[in-house]
Order: sequence, then C-alpha cells, then structure tokens
Amino acid sequence: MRKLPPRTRFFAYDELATALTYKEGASPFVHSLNGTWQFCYLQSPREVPAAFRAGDYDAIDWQTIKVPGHMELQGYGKPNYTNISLPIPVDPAAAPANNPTGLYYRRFSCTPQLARQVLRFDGVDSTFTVWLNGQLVGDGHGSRLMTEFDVTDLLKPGENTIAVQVEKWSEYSFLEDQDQWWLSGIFRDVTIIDEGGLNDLQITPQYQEGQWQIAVAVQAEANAHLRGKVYFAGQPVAEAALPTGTTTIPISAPREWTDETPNLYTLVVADDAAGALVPMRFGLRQVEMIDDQICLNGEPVLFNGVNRHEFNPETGRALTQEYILSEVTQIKRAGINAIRTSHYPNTPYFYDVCDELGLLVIDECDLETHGMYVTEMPTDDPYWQGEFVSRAERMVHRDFNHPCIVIWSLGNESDFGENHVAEAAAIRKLDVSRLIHYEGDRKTEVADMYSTMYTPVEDIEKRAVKLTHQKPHILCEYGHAMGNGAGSLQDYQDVFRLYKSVQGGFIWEWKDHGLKQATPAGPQYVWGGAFGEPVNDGTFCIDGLVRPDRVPSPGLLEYEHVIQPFQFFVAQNHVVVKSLYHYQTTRDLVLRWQLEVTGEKVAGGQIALPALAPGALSPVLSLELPEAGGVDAMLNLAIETTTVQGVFETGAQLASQQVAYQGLPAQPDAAATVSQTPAAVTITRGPLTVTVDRGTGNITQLSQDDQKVLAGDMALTLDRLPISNDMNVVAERQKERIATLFARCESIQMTQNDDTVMVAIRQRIAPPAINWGIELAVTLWVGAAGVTIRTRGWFDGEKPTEVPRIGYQLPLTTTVRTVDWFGRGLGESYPDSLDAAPLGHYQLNRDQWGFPYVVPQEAGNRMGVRWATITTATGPSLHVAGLTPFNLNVVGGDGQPLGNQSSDQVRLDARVQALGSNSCGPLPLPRYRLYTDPFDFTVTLNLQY
Ligand code: IPT
Repeated sequence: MRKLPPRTRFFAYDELATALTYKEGASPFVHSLNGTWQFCYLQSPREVPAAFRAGDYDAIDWQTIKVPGHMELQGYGKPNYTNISLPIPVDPAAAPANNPTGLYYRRFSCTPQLARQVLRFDGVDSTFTVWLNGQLVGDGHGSRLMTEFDVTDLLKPGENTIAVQVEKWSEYSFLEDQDQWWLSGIFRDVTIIDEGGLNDLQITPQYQEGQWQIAVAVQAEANAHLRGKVYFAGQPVAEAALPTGTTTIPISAPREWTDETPNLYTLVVADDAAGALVPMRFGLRQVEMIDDQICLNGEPVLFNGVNRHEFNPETGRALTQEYILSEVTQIKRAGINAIRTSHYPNTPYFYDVCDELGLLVIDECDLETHGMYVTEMPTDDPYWQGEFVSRAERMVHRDFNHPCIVIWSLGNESDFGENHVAEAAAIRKLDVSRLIHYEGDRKTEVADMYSTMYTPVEDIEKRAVKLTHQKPHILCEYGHAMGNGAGSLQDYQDVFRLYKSVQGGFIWEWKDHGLKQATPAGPQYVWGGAFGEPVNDGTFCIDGLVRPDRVPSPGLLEYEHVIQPFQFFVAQNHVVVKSLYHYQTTRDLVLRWQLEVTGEKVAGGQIALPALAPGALSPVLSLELPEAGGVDAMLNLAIETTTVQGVFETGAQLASQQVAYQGLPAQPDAAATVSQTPAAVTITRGPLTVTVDRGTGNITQLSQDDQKVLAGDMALTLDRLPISNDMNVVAERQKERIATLFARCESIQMTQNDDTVMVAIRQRIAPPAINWGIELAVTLWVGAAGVTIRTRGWFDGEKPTEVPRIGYQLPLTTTVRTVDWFGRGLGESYPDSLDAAPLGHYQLNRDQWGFPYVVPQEAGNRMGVRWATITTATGPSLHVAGLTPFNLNVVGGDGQPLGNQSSDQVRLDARVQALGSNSCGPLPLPRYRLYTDPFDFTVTLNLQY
C-alpha cells in the first residue's frame, strides 16, 4: 500500500538549530512542490485524454495554474456560494455528468537523501488521483484532510514528473456541504518529505500527583534507534531513549501551557543512523471535566470564541502562512481566546500559530451533510459509517500533538445517529486526553458538553439553574454577526459569567467571506449569486465580525469590549480593578484615567497597577479627582500595557470603562478596618459600622457610634401590599411566592486601602418550592461617602413575568420622624400616575407621608428621587443618594400603611410596578409595567446626627 495510514504530520531536519526553528522551509529534507503547474481544465473526467493516463504529458495542450490555489479563482470554472443547499442533485450515488476536472502536471528535481520519501497532500478538493513519473501512485479524498503516499520506489534522483487529476464533485461532496463557496483544486501544500526511521509520534502531556510528564508513543522501523530530547526556550531539559511503544518522560520545573501562558516545549527525536532530527512541539496542559465543568489545568474555562472559516477574498481557502499568522494575531489582539475551526480541520500551520499565541481550539471534523436533509441524512446509514469514522481518525492523527486543541468536534449540522456514535468511539480510542463536542447530540449521548446554536439568553438561564449535575453548556454558534450585528453580546456574556454550567460560546463568525471581483465600478466584494449560480444563499456568507479585508466592524469592537479581561468597580474617586484572567498574573500595566465634563477633559492621570493574581481584586486605588462632579461628568478608565506582552505592543489598551462621576463627599479621611468571623464581615470607618452576613450576603447591620439602625436584614425584596387594582393578579403572585425569598451568599471578595473598603458579593435569591431566582452581583463600598451599594440582578428559571417592585427594604429599629427629599412630590407617584408630582425639594412628617386609602394598601411611593434625608424618632438619621434617580417609600415595620407601628421600614427601589385600573378595567399599559428584566442601581447610604 502506497497510501500511508493516518498519522501525525511531521518533518525531519538535519541540524538542531533549524529543527528548533520549526520552519519546514529550513530543512533539506523537505521538497515543496508548490508553484506554477501545467493545467488542463475539462468539463468531465470522461474528457481526460488517454495520453494523460499513459504518461504522455507532452501530447497535452497545457495552460498554467498556481498550487496551492483553487481552479475557480484562476479562471477555470466559477465559484458557487451555498449555505445549506447542494448545488447538484441530492444523489450521492452519482456525481453530476458535468463534473469539472483539472489535470495538473509538473516536472521537479529532487534527490532522495533518507531512507524513505513521502508525497504529502495537505488539501485537495474534492477527490484526486496522482501519478509519479507516469506510474499510478493512488487516489485521495477528504478535502481538508492530509493524504500521504510512500513514493520511495518511484522517485528518481534528478528530474521527476508528477501528474494529478482532480474532480470537483464526488460522493464525498455530500459530506462536505459546509456553509461556504464551492471551490476545488489543490488548495493546500504539496510536499515530498525525506524520512528516517520514525513513522509516527504522539505526545500526551500528563499531570499526576503534582508532577508533569509526557507519554511519548513512537512507531518506528524495526532497526531504528531513536532518542528524544526535550527543549524549552532552546535549552535541553529532559531526555530518554524512544523505543517503539510508549515512553514516559518526566518534566521538572514545568512551565504549563494555557491560552494565557502559551509555553511550548519541543521534543526532538534523533535518528542518528539516518542523520535526521524530528522536532515536535507540545505543551503541558490537561483538559478534563471537574465538577461538571470543562477545565484546563484545573481551572474552569470560559470560551470567548469565534467560528473561523479559512478564507481570503482573493485566494479562497488557499492561505499563506503570513496571512494565517496575521489573522490569528488579530484575533488574539481582540482578546478572543478560542476558535472553532468551522467546519473542517484547518491548514496545519494554523495550529502552530494557535500553539504559539495561545488560543483554545475546537478542531472540527470535515463533515457536514446539511443539504441531504431533503432526501435522507446519512447519519444512521451503515454505508457511510467507515467514512465518518475515518474522517475523525485522520483529523485526530494529524493534529494530535497540538496543545491548542482542547476539544474534538464530530462535525457540523449532520443530525445525530449511529455513525456519530461510532465516530466518537473511534476518537476516544485514539485520544483520551481531550473532550468531544457535537452540537447535533442534543441529549449528550457521546458529547462531553451540551452545545447549542443561537439559543436565546432566557433559555440558557433556564437550563443553567435547573440542575447542578449536568454537562456544561457551550454555544458553538451565537451572535450572528451578519451585516450590522450582532446585538446583545453583553447580555450573553453576563449569563456566561454568572452560571458555572455555561462556559461561553463562539460568535458566528469571524470574517465575511465575500470574494473580491473586478466590476465596472472597480473591485468589489461579492456574495452568492454574483457568478450567476442558480442555487445560492445570497448574503449569508457576509456574516463576520470583520470585512473580507479584515477591517473590524463595529460588532468586533463591541465584542472586544464585552470580553475584556478586566472589570472595573468605581465609587466616587475610588477604583478597584478585577483581573478576569484564569492563569496569568498581570504585570507592567497602568490604569489611565480621564475626567470629562460635557465631553471636555478636566483632569487625568495614571496609576501603576500592582501585579494581580488570576481573579484577584486590586487594592482600592484613589484618583486625584476634583471635588465637583455632576450629571455631565464622566470618568473614563483604561488599562494599558507598559511593555510588549505577547501580541500586545507597549501602550496597548486591554480594557476600558466609562462611569458617571458625582463628585467627592465632604467627609474627612478616616481609618477603615475590617474584622471577620466565619459568620460575618464587619467594616468600621470612623463612626460608621457595616456588617455583612457570610451566609446570606445581606447587610445585617448599619450603625453609627454603636447606635443600631437596622432591626433586620437590609434585603432585596419584590413585594408590597396589593392595591385594589391588583385584585385579579394577586392569586398569580401568590403562586410565584415572591413574598418569601431566601438569600444565599455564593462568594464574597474584599479589598481595601487605608480609608476605603470594597466588598464584592455574589448572591442568589430564590423562593421556596418553585424554580426561579435572582442572581445578584453586589458591590459595597465603605468610604468617605458612607456605604455605596451597586446592585445588579438577573432573574432566571421559570421566572414571573412581572413583579410589584425591585429594591431594598430597610427595617428600622425605630420610627421615621421626617423625610426631606429631592425628587417627585409632594404626594405619591407611580410609573403611570405621576403627572401631578413635579420634581422638587420637599419635606414631610411621618403622618403626612402616605395617603390613607380606606381599604389599606400600597401607598406613598416617591419616584425620581436623587437624595433624601430621613430623620428617626431615636437614633441617627439616614441620608440616601442615588447614582441615578430611585424610588423612595416609608411604610410600617409590618409592611402595612403607616399608622401606630412602633418601627418603620424604608424602601429604596430600583423600579416599582404601575397601577392600572384592572379592578374593573385594563392592566397597566405595557410600557409602564415592571418586567423581570435585569436591573442595575446604585445608592449611597450614610448615617448622621
Ligand atoms: C448554522 C451553520 O452551522 C453555520 O455554518 C452557518 O451556516 C449559520 O448557520 C448561518 O450563518 S446552521 C443554522 C441552521 C442554524
């Protein structure tokens, strides 16, 4: 058999220095057959002249073609773009009678130097037959897979000839119906390689009992004596003899590979008898499921990914190394950490770049049968099983050693059936060190993760909260970036960050695949139909984050901002930066800031950021801000590099954020102290003390010089007394159990400087018995302004559609005496009843606050409040300021309208429900209703005498 079984793709070198460069062009054992070939374009294989098969090449009337390249982009036939539909009859038993066929031929000289010569095709679309010096070598298929032939006995020293016949359509076209241009020909490298005694090499990194090692599986000629030496940064770090079979080599002082720390080792296999050195790079990284999460080196992964087709607007899927390097660099610079090779194994060099730059790859099998749905999918048909399996095996063998590949994908859009089950089994037999993905496997029978496409945010949330023990969810496609789009990327990212069972996704897609064409109006990018194709899918190939020329669209800028690796927490002049990295400790970064009032810069500066461990908060950083803020004052923050870091130049911006700036409080500096017990965190600053319960995450006490203000938790609540116009919805509300919510603290993180403390709390609030809840991200600042609380919340599960209010309830130890406020007044206001309540500065005593409805019910809300001072019968008064207008109300401690209660409750609400007149008329108009959308509000509380 001349055709070699699938194996790892490797090259031999004659010197260590060139072997370590990993540049195949530097090896004397690599003979590229790329370049200009003679070419003859025919309408069908039936037209192939007998002279060609007889090896009489001079008898043929040749034109020329560039290899690698596509026939259709060099004047031979036309491109055709389809997404799902097949442009030929859906009949795999017969290729169409009109089946464009290209005959390729060239002379080359090559002097064999080592024991064996292998002819390697990296990609030919869709089937081919090859002859060397007029002798039949064999045939190949699997357009995006490698095919190798042993040609040792056919090559002659000096001049040789090679001839290849390529057919555009074959039965395999039905398995290669990806959403792309149909482009055929020899579109990847053709090479003859000299080889010594090594036949195959698989390196599996293993982490066991705190120690890294590699398992090196070698297949070699019987008489070969191979030695392996491991290099890191050019220096040898380990070595071992490599007999056929598996040898384990421990690696001491390990430098792990992750997408953030792409440390690469090179194993150089020396075959002294042959005088050949085979370098193979690897990375120390372990992919595994821990606690139902996809983990890399023990840490859960969040995929901030893109789907990437191989595409160049002039050369189609024939890409140069320079083009691949600059494109993957652009992807990495955007902060993207993962690529799905939609929907086929890529040009081999792509994985070298991902190994070097640090990108997590889902390597997808060259398999999509989408268009066959009109007849019958081949998924369960035994006829196709061998082909399904061998495609997967060829991918895994070829790409086995790349650390960047963390997941194998069985293919795309091919339903799910027995042939996928066989495919997955074949992959697991070859490689237990990676996970398996297949979106069509909805019940995750063989896939390690639940993968979906374009799932609405609400549906992701519903599953996320359903079960603790379930396979993780990833979105292999979402955010359809066709034209102007995609929207809601931040909404997706919030959900990815909130729920541990959701591990991110991959935008569809990286780039527009518009072909560049000369038109009377000059060169233009064209889409399906531009070549008169009767079956085409129009503009569905123009759906990327960048244009065909890789100019970023606004969609990419949005995505970059949404996935940026830092989060900013800000209160007044204080900033805390959180690192969202998983593996790297930051270095050489500055926080640059600028204050703008009505868009004009009034102050600015920069602060060096201390090194931040993964996931860590910075200390509280104080900015030298002017005292005055106001509604038009905006603080712009950015994090920049001060040295070259990987793909980032000095001065590169890694993250940015804008926040409103309200000005500085007048209070003096004071020392802040934190005391912690297993039950609570207590922060004291000057006379103010704030206590947070570690179990619930709620503030349980606010006190001034030991005078306690709260009689119970300051909890986020949703209920209020029903009004008469609620009479028809009360029963429903009871079923939703909004009045009895349980709070649970999921995490609490703290940071501080001398006079300010920040606490970041994650909470979950949920009713008993039924399936919905609210995820809360609360940041609490104790500083000169008092306690600033930013609360962001997301409803999830089978959530109620509407709720009566969303906000904090502060049960006081005493009663309210007076309320002084700036907001709507003098009387109460609700979203659909506020015309008689203009904004102003008002003051009322407790007995004037709520309207005494004859039937007791909700009353007294004031909308649009900017600040309020609430004095009490005994103890300190409470001052509240909102970053944006909030709702204020005072009711009795028992939740009833104010009367003769002995203590009261203050409510600070983000939003309240409207009134309507549904007791005998309509519900509130939709535009006034309080839907259970995500919310975000900030209030600052201070106590004073
Ligand atoms: C999905 C395909 O997987 C992808 O290749 C692309 O065609 C995308 O649609 C549309 O641009 S499949 C679709 C049926 C959701």
